[in-house]
Amino acid sequence: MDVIKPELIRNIALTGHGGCGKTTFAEGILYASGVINRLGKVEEGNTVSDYHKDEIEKQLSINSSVMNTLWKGSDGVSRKINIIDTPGFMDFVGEVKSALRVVDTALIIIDAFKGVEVGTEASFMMTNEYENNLIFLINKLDMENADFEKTVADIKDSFGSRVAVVQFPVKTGNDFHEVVDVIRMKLLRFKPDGKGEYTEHDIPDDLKEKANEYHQKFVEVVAEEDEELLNKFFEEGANLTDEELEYGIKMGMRERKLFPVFCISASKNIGTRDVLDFISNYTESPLDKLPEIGHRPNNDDPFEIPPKPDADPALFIFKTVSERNIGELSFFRVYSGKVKAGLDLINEANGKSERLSQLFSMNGKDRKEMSEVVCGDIAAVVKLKDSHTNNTLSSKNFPVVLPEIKFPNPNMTLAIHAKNKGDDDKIATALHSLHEEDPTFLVNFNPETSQTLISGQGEIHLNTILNRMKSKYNFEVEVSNPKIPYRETIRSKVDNIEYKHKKQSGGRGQFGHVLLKLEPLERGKGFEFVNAIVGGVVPGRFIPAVEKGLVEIMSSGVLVGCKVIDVKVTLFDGSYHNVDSDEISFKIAASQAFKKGFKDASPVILEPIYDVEVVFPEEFMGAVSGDISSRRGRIMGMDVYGKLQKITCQIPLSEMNDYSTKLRSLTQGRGYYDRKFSHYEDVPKEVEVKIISEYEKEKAENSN
Ligand SMILES: Nc1nc2c(ncn2[C@@H]2O[C@H](COP(=O)(O)OP(=O)(O)OP(=O)(O)O)[C@@H](O)[C@H]2O)c(=O)[nH]1
Ligand SMILES: [Mg+2]
Repeated sequence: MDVIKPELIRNIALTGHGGCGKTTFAEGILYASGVINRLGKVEEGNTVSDYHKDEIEKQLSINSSVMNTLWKGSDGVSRKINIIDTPGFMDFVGEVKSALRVVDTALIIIDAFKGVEVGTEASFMMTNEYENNLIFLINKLDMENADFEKTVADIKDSFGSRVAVVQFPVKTGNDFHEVVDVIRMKLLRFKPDGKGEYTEHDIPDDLKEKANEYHQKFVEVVAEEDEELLNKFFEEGANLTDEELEYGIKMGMRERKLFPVFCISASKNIGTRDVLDFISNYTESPLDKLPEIGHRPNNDDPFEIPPKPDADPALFIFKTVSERNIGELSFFRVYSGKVKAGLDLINEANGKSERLSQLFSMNGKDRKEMSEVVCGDIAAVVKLKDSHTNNTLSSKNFPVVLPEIKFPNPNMTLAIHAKNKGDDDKIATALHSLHEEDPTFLVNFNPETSQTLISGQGEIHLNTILNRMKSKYNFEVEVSNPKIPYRETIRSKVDNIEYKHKKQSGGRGQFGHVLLKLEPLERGKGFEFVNAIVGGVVPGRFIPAVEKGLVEIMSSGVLVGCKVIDVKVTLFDGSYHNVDSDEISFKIAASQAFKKGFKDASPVILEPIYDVEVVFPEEFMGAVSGDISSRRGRIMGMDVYGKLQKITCQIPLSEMNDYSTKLRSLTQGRGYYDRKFSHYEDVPKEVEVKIISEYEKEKAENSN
C-alpha cells in the first residue's frame, strides 16, 4: 500500500453539522475495509478518529483526523481512499476549511431526523469555495424518528435541482436494512452484524414504480451534463447505456452539477460499502483535477501547478499537530511530482531548507512509515524545523506557492496572564506553538493596554486551547475580559492655552513656558505638530522636547488613560530662562498645557466599532435582532441564504465579549457570526460617564 498510482487515489472529507455521525461513519469505513477488526463507538471513546483525550471526554470531534484505506473499484483494482474526519461543532470550523482545501470530494452527512442544519449549510458553502465533488449521506435511518422523504425535500429545498437521490430505504427505524439503489436498479440487503456486507436482489414489485421514478429523475439530472445525452434522454426516456450514465455521473460530479444522495446508518454500518463503491468508481482522482493556481514566490501572477507525477515536487501543509512522544507532525498533500524520505525541499514562505526525514501514512494516531508519497496523496512528516500550516515546500528548481487556506476571523477574545509572574515568557512560547497548531487561535500583545490577548472561534474553542495548555505545558493562567482600546479626541478648538513650569529649590531651578493652540483633525489624521515660534522666544533646542512632551501625554491619555488621536497642536509663544530652562522643563510645560487645553476642547471618548455578519435560521430573527439592539448595534442589512437569514450590522467591541456564547444560546446552537474592525466612533454620553468612573475607580485602587 506504500506506493500507489495517483489515478487510484481518492481524497474525501466527512463534514456536516455537529453530531450527524461523521466519526461513526469513518469508523464504519475502516471496519468494512478491514483496517480495524472491531467497530469502535464515540460513546465508548474507542474510535480511530476521536483519539485525543479531550475528544474522548467530550464525546465529540475537536481535531480533524486523517485516515486511509483501500477499496476495490468495479474494475477490480484497489483505490487508496484518504479520509479526513472533521469536527462539526462550529468553533472548530478552521479544521473543516483546511480539510476541504486538500480533498477532492466532500461527503456532507445529514441526520435523517434533523434535516439540513446550520452546520450543513456552512459545510456546503465551504465546498463551494473549494469546488469539491459533493455527496450527501442521509444518516441515522435506523432511528424511529428518521424521515427520509422529508430530509430529501429539505436537501433539495436548500441546495437545488442538482440534488439527485441514488438510493431510498425500504423501511426506516429498527427495520432499516434494505436499500433500493436506483442507479443499479437493485435492492441491497445489508447484514445486521456491523460488517456492512450486503447481497443484491431484484426490486420487489411494490417498489418498482417508486424506483423507476427516482431512476428517471436521477438520469435527468445526469443527462443535463451533456446536450447529446439530454436529447437522448428526452427521446428515449431513461434508457442511457451504462457507459453514457457513467460518463454523465463523472462529469456531473466534477462540474458540481450532480449531488447524489445516499442512505446510511453509520452506527449499524449499513450503506457504507455502497458509498465506497461509488467513490471508487465515479469521483475525481487527483489527476482529473484542474491545475492548482498558485504563484511564484516573488511574483503574484497566477501560475499553474498541474498534477503531474513526473514533475518537480511541491507539497502543501494543511495541518500541524504536536503529539506527545513524536513532536510536531505536519500533514500535507503532494500537488506535483513525488517526495521521498530524506528529500530536501525549500519552504517558500521563509526560504529555508527542510528535510523530509520520515514520512507516514496515518490512521488516527497510528502511523505507518512510507518511503514515497506521490502526487495527489496525503501523508504526514515529522519534525520540520520552520514550516507550518499553509506553507508550500517545493524543490529548488520549482519555486512555487500554493493557494493558502483562508481561515475565518476570530470572534471571541480574552486577556490572559500567568498566575505566577515568572511564567510569562514561557507562556508566550506555549501560546505561540498552540497558534502554529491551530491558525484560528490567535495571540497578540496589546501594548496600549499591556495585555496578552488570545482570540478564537468561541468559548469552547478557547477553553479547549486553555485545557491543552494546562495539560501539555502545565501552566496556571488567569483569563479576563480584555480592556477595550478606547481613544480620546477633541471636538472644538482652543486658541490660547498657557502653562508655565517653574521650580526654585536651592541650586539651579526649572523653567519652561509655552502657549499652545489645539484643534481637532479629521479622523485618521493622527497627530500634527506645528512650530510657529518667531524670534526665538522658545529656543530651537527646546522644540523637540515640547513635541516629545506632547507625544507622551497623547499616548498615555487625559480622560481614561487611552491614546489621544487626531489633534493638531500649534506652539505659538512662550518664554525661557537663561540658566533654569532645560529640556525636561519644556517637556513638562508642554504636556501640562496639553492636559489643561484638552479638557476645555470638548473632549470625547471614541470606541472601536466592528462590522458583524450574523447567520442563523430565520425563526430566531426576533431574538437575534433584539439582542443586537440591546448591544447598541446598528442593523445595516438583511439577506436570505437558503433557509438562513443573514444580518449585517455594526456593534461596539465593548458589547461583544459574550456574543459568541449568547448567539448560540439564542439560536439553539445554530447561529454563527464573523466580525472585523470597522472604525472608531464617539461613545454615547451615559456610556462615557461609566467608562470615566470605572477608570477613576481602578486608578484609585492601583494607587492604594
Ligand atoms: N442511531 C444511530 N446513532 C448514530 C448513527 N451515527 C451516529 N450515531 C450517534 O450519534 C452520535 C454522534 O456521532 P458522531 O459520529 O460522534 O458524530 P460526528 O458527526 O462525528 O460529531 P462531531 O464530530 O461532534 O461533529 C453518537 O452518539 C453516535 O453513536 C446512526 O447511524 N444511528
Ligand atoms: Mg466526529
